[in-house]
Amino acid sequence: MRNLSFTSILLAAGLAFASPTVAQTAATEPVATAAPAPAASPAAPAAKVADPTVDAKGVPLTRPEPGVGQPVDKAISLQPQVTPTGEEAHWFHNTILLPLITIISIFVLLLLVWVILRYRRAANPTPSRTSHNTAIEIVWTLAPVLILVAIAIPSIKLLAAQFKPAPKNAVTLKAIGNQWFWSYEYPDNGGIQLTANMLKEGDQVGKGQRYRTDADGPRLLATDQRVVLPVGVPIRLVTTATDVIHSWAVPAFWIKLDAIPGRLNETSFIIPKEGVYFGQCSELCGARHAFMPIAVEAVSPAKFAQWVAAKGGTMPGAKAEPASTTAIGNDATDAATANGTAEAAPTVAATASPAPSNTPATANPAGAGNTGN
Ligand SMILES: [Cu+2]
Repeated sequence: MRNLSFTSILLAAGLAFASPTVAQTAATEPVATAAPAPAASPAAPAAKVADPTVDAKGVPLTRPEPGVGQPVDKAISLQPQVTPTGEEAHWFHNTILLPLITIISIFVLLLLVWVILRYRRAANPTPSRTSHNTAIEIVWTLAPVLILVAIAIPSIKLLAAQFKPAPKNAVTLKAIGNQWFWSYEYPDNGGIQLTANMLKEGDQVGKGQRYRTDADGPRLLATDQRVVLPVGVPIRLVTTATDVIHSWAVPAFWIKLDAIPGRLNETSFIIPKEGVYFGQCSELCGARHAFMPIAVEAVSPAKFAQWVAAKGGTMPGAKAEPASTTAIGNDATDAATANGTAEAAPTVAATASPAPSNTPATANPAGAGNTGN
């Protein structure tokens, strides 16, 4: 945050020489750039591509599907899984673990009941003096060992799948936990940055401010900005945090990855189906821990490319545009966010820099680390 404001002061100072009117806007809107943009850039801003995921008012065009990627009222068990790893885990849980736990629990319970009734003092006045039985000792040692080995095989396979490194062509999403909102970077896509705040309910906002509707998603889960990701393409998720430990978790993806200050955690996944998927911070991180939701919109790769262009980013391999002017704003939607304070301000300010910038928006010393570039 301190870095951000320092950069914006620098930027504002630079711009003040070039054009006083521009500097005024820049000073009021915090701008997160890797380096101060050239103040006197003569290039005209590129024609703005429309964001394909929202309408002109910033309301999402794709509505969440009930029961998909979100909890169902009064339901128990896991959410329907979307990713291949999630499906494997779901199968492992429902087909192996749950039946096994049930059988063992019932078996032990029946044994206990039998011992209590059959060998109570009234029914069995002179107890047996047997202290060893080799056959039964072998059975009660070997049987659990065999059960554990049988569980270990699919379990280790699943563990390996969860931490399989992403392939080279993966799209990198960097999720940064903040007290109490998530911010995101797309280091492979020209360093797009966005901030996602929880949307408040209609009766909690002032007049004219944006509030949650069903198009956004369920209460406490909808965010003002969705994380947009392509379907069918491996996603490399990298997490870190600016203040305390958070955890980026989307149940339908079978993803829960701690976001730790000064560290980068990494995992990968593939979303096969378009849709909107919700999650929450899953590490107790402070007073508003429950109010930093995650909303992911999975779109076709073509739509993703259009979204990237709309955010001022670039696709890897595509020819980068010449550095245009300063920041591309985040539409009018930012003001009406849940945090509502200046703290929530590091909004999208993707400078159309030619090289993918991987500079973290955090003060994280390890931030420039292994994001696969
Ligand atoms: Cu958190």
